[in-house]
Amino acid sequence: MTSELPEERLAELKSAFAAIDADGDGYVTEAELRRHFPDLPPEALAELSLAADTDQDGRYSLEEFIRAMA
Ligand SMILES: [Ca+2]
Ligand SMILES: [Ca+2]
Repeated sequence: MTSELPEERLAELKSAFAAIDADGDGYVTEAELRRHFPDLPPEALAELSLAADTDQDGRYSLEEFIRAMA
């Protein structure tokens, strides 16, 4: 992982990721995002998937998540 984030921020993002990853499979899907952020507008989700899902497999790995949020 090519991250220059401070450990603290990284730990924060990891726990946020774990909280959103409801089934704990190590990937956050759009459905899990929607469940975690019920008020998030669809446009924001669409934007996020364009920006964050770099390998375009329709779900977010921890690495993609961190890259998007950093
Ligand atoms: Ca999951
Ligand atoms: Ca992905």
